[in-house]
Amino acid sequence: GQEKWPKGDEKTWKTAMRDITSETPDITKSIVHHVQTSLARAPYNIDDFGAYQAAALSVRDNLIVNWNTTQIEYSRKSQKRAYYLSLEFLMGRTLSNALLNLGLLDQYSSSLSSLGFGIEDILVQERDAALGNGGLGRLAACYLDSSATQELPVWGYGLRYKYGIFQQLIKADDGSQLEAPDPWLEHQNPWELPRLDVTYEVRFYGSAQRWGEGTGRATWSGGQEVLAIAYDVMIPGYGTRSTNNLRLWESKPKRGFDLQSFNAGNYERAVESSNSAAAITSVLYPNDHTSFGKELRLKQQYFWTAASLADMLRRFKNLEKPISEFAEYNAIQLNDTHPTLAIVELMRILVDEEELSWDSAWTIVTNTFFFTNHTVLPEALEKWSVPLMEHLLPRHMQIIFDIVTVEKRFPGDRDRLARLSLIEEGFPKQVRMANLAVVGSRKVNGVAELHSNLVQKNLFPDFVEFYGLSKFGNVTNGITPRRWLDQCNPSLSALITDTLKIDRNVWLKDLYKLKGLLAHVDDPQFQARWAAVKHQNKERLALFVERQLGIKVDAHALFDVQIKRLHEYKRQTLNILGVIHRYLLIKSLTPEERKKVVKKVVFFAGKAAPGYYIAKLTIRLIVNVARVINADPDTNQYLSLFFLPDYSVSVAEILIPASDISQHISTAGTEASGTSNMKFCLNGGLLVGTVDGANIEIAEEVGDDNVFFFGNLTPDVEDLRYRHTYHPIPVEQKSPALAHVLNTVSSGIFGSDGVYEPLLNTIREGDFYLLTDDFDSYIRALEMVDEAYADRTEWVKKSIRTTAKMGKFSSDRAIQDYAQEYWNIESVKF
Ligand code: GL7
Repeated sequence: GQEKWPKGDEKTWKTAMRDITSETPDITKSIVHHVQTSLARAPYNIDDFGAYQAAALSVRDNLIVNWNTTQIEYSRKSQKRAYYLSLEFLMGRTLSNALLNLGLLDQYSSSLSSLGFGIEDILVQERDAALGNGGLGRLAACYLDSSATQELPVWGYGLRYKYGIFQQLIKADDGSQLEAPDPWLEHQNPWELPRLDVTYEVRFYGSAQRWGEGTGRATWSGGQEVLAIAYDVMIPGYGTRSTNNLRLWESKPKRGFDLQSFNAGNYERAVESSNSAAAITSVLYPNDHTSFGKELRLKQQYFWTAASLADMLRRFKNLEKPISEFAEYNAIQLNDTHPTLAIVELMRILVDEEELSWDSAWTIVTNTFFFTNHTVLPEALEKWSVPLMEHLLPRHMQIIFDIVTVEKRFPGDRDRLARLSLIEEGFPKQVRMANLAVVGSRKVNGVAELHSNLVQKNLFPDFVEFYGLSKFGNVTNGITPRRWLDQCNPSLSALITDTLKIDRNVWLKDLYKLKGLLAHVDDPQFQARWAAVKHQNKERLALFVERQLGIKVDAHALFDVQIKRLHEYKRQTLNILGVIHRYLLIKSLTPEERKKVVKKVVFFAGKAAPGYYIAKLTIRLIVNVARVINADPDTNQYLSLFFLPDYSVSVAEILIPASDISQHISTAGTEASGTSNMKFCLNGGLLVGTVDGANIEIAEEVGDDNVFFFGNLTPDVEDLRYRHTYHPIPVEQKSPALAHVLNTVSSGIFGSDGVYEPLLNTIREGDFYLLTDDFDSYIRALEMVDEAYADRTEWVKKSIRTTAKMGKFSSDRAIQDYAQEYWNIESVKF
């Protein structure tokens, strides 16, 4: 196409512009330039953090040029785009990822070194961007990486929380979790571009007046208006110049002050209105799998979806296409039900502002949206009270009721209609966001085969019957091999490249290529190198633990890791009770017998939601068991235990490459997918797990003999729970081993004032997560691990085979699925 140069002479512009195809400018100069100008500091007083900032600003210059070029290309080509709406993006650190994707790691490393800095010291200066709780948020981050890598026109939309997920502290006296704020924006964030010119007004409260008899139209006015300001985060693809955008919204009062109150001399009231607007994007809700129905959370959801849709509409209007073609140019992926209001907001825009008929608007909406469900836990299913919605979003509540009216035309008996309804009867009535998301979307998917089946059979059976199966699908989750292998485990990546004899940037973009490792499984030299890499990563973790907790760790022991949010369904309790069982067993052996025990170090890490009492009690138990076990001279050379505080993406990057075994032991049917299971396997760690989520598909790939499965299966869970309720059997009878462990905890050796009784009682009574049913087979699985680990050569072979079969779990494959089967978008090459 023909570019028009706005002002001046074309040649002047062109010679002054950096050509992104040419060599990068002198890196050392660029770093020093930022020290002198952006940071305004003298070279002699630059510390590691200053050097990080200068390096980051220099890398960012490259990203901006690529980002800008990409966005211009997207506009020029006017192809269909996809938007990933997620309340969470758990990005972690950016500098090392940006350097890898730009292919500039070595150059920056040597430039920094000539300036007197080690790249390793510089990279760790960066604070994690932790705008997420767990798997759902990290998945969004992996998907952005894969979209950019595949040159797909995909943008993310989220919120720019001033405070990310809280920092976790462990209290020295009693071992319990404390929360501290995460002011991650304290220092200037080099990875974002404030777009103070890109703003939208978002309305709350007020009233809605219907007009235009029979059209369904209305006018929404009054209330409060809040300003949304865009901050753009550049998302570079790996080995391509394609650089996508993650647009995060910040809320601000529409006028800095309420002028009227200010002039009336009421300074405090004036400041108050500004506070309430700013509060919307001030903090990430730290709950995982629970919905509390808080007004501020609903405000976040509407603020974000309204700003994002307004932004998409503005971009679409630039194409000068009729509005009826909106869905041909835009696909919107709803990451769980959190952005479901977008469905209603688009209806509002199309009906009230574009003045389309209800039916045409609905056709556009239901062709635009796609909905991913991420959990079947009932406590996570979002419901909003009708009175709250009527108060905060009166027009949206009207539209929802209008959708309900249309729905009433569905065939079926009253019970079925009640189950299908968007409104749940009760006091108050509630809007079921999941039903709204299903009704308003073109397709609905779960995140692993088993989970997608449960979504169809247990969550939405009536909708499946009504719409047919074709509306429901599965996209098994994936992880980006750039961060989760190359970056976090450079030695393994180098060994793989060396062994496969293909360029790193080939297999990192086509992970099925790892299959080539199978040809080398029996090569003793390769096995030795493989084992050496694992050992080196274990030494790295040992050093990290020693620095954090002051305790030496034996890197020759088996490393057993469970890292994830603390939750009863994930059963960290099962793990810690298993550790106590092992401790008691070793304690009962003679010194001679102990010498045959497989040495083991157990690691836990993870945060508990601040209000989740039982989860917090589990942390406390782990920390106090660790104190006792690690101090016991009879046993501590055979078994030690660590709870690493403040789990994060960056901590995961150290733990995952160092694991021999990791635990994914949710009650069958409760973990939708899990994604850390994929990360461990990709790094040559084996799994102990239940037949749940993506564990199943991992075993399909690597073979059952390379996974340590245990426990009851999903179809039996319901029946077992029924029996717990109506025909309970005492723990002593069901599992004497477990009963002994529970009694030992009660006896007070890990804390003597009965603190753990509420936790133990969840098992003794009710046992909703079926620990008593799975304990014995769990212990047996761990014994199998010991046996397998004793034959180290066989173990290394299992490890190699596991990594070799991880191709399917690249997020590149997942994003291809979405792009082809759902969004119908194509890559933009330039
Ligand atoms: C989750 C699931 O629990 C987890 O199994 C899955 O891997 C992840 C991404 O799909 O989504 N669902 C959910 O609500 N959270 C998850 O992590 C918070």
